[in-house]
Amino acid sequence: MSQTLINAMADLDESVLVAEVNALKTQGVPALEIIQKLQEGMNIVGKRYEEKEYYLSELIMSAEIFKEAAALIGGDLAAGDAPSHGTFVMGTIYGDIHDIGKNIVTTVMSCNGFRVIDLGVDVSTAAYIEAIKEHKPQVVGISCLLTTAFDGMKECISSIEAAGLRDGLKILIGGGPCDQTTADYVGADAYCKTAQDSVEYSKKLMGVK
Ligand code: B12
Repeated sequence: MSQTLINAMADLDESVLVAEVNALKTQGVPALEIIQKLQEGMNIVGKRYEEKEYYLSELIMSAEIFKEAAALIGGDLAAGDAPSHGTFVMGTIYGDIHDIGKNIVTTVMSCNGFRVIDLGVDVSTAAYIEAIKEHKPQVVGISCLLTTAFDGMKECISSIEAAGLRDGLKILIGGGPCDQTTADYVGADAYCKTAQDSVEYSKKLMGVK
């Protein structure tokens, strides 16, 4: 599928990107596949930032362009079941304000029949604990894009456990720099690479086909 889309995202070429998203929509390419390509483009943006080819202004611009593209396909993501499978509490861990990935996960989970409680970004451990007590979720998701926030996730998960709230609760983590090693380090039940992975994991957990 569209290398043009990946390049347009990586090069922050808004007009090509909008035209390409519209073309792919017209061809009937599924929304999640389009998001996947945009994410690949974002990874290149991240690499260019690391290599000092891009600066903070380009990171900010990438977020704006990504959101514009996501808005174009938003309606397609939103076609789904009525909520019935269970409750999913989700946030971005404290110290971290990245929310694009989190928002995709909450949209996709909600479209796949989960009641979603979105705690936002820079979420404290106390806010997670309060939400778990109030909403009694089966699954909690923590998004984290910064390696410097890994210890925050670890602290948050061990505090949830210390509060006696871990029984019967699964905790998923995700976000660019996370992997299975991160999940093991912070004490999560699983690492999910994409929003769709979180749906599959949660449906399996709830015994939903
Ligand atoms: C856009 C962006 C920003 C924007 C964010 C805007 C916003 N509203 O979110 C802005 C400009 C604000 C920003 C700021 C910063 N950023 Co930034 N940013 C990025 C960038 C380029 C893209 C992130 C993104 O949106 N990707 C697209 C989404 C769709 O992907 P995703 O988040 O990974 O989510 C998908 C999956 O991972 C998964 N997922 C995500 N979370 C979860 C959670 C669960 C539970 C599950 C199941 C799945 C899941 O589902 C999503 C859909 O499939 C990344 C580079 C990268 N490769 O990620 C750097 C990056 C994350 N940023 C980085 C840095 C350093 C910063 C700053 C510190 C820069 C600075 N000097 O100020 C600040 C930090 C601010 C803070 N305290 O949080 C570094 C982090 C390096 C590191 N190792 O920690 C990165 C990796 C760039 C780099 N390579 O250097 N950034």
